[in-house]
Amino acid sequence: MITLGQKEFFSGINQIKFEGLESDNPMAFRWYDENRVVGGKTMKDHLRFACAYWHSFVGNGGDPFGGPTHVFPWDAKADAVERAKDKMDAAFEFITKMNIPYYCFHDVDVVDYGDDINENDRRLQALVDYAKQKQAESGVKLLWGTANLFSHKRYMNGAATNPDFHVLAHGAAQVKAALDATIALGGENYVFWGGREGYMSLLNTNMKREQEHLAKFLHTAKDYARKQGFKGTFFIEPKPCEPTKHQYDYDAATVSGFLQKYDLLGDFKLNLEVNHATLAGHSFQHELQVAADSGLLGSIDANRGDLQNGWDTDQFPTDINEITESMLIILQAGGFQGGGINFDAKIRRNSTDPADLFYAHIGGMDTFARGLITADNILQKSDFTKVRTDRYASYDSGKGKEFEEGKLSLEDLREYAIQQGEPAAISGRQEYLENTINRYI
Ligand code: XLS
Ligand code: NI
Ligand code: NI
Repeated sequence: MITLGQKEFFSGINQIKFEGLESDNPMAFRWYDENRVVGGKTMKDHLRFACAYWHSFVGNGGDPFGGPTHVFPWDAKADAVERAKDKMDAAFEFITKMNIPYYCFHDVDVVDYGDDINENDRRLQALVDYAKQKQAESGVKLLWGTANLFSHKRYMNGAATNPDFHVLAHGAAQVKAALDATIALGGENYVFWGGREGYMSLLNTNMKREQEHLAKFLHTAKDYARKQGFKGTFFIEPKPCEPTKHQYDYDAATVSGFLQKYDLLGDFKLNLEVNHATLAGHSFQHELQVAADSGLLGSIDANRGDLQNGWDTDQFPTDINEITESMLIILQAGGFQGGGINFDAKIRRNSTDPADLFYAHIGGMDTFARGLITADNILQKSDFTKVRTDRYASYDSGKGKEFEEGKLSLEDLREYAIQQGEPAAISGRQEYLENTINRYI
């Protein structure tokens, strides 16, 4: 079903459908078949795709070396609220034509903000009313909302970690309105990405105090949302740097320790982004595994970086090996805890056809669908999990089991070593497992 506003923004492009592997149509899915059941669940329910408002309908292709290259027809009107409604018409037209079940936004993506808190709240409220209608007409749902606490100049030293309390309070006002909007729209989760919550120089920074403020801020926001009846999950999105030199939410392990230290584990989980993992010097798979092992695998921001440079290029995911290995971890963890797959990815500065946004999302969705099918096949049909389980068999019985149960002293371990003599070499079989993945792709 295509729902249109007054005007069609992506004219000439119709509903994107599943056509399968025999299709040569670039405007069709070859792998993503939303109703196909994989491992007992539909693809739609496994993947829970979301479109990111900021990259798709706000990001204009500008970079530090040049201005906008994407000129949007929905950006024409002078009045902020009217302009935002056009943008929302375009967004829902795109999301519906793509058959993407969810979307995600920052407050300032939905409608432009000025410097007056009351006026900003009024604008956001007008668009929340409009979004309610659009969601009801289309069936598209809100995966998560968030507040942009990094673009305005007042946040140049951070928001929740700003040395000036006055700025922190402005951040809180914005978070309150973004939470209200998320709740009013039935948003299933709420995200905190600490864009400038970190430092540029340690020389002027009290790191301990800033982190305590961040924890207090998160508690305060969480308590407010719970009081308003919000039942969803809060996600922290780790990133090591950019725009600050060092961000406090460095990676999954750092945030997991932070949540534990400040008693936030019950309400907060992680939203992991591929390109943030690589910036932290990890693979995405590493970040997923750390989160899964701590019960914190909430949601993901799908994209990819560029191996030759060191910033968040936010390209659409196309790497089938990386995504298959990721889906293996996600499936073994039992899926996302409340979240889904948000395309926090942008088309390139020189991708200037309206069709490019469709190709980008089709490619991303097909890559994940193919990764899901492949990972499920590997788990069902190959000895992939057995190979790993068998490596640890020596802990399943006898002295190894006693060690796991905490029954052996250091002297006992020494005694065992002497009795058993030199251990035999046991292969880790890495190449065998790499070949297994490629065989099923
Ligand atoms: C930026 C982040 C941002 C968050 C939402 O690098 O990925 O887009 O996902 O604030
Ligand atoms: Ni992100
Ligand atoms: Ni990012």
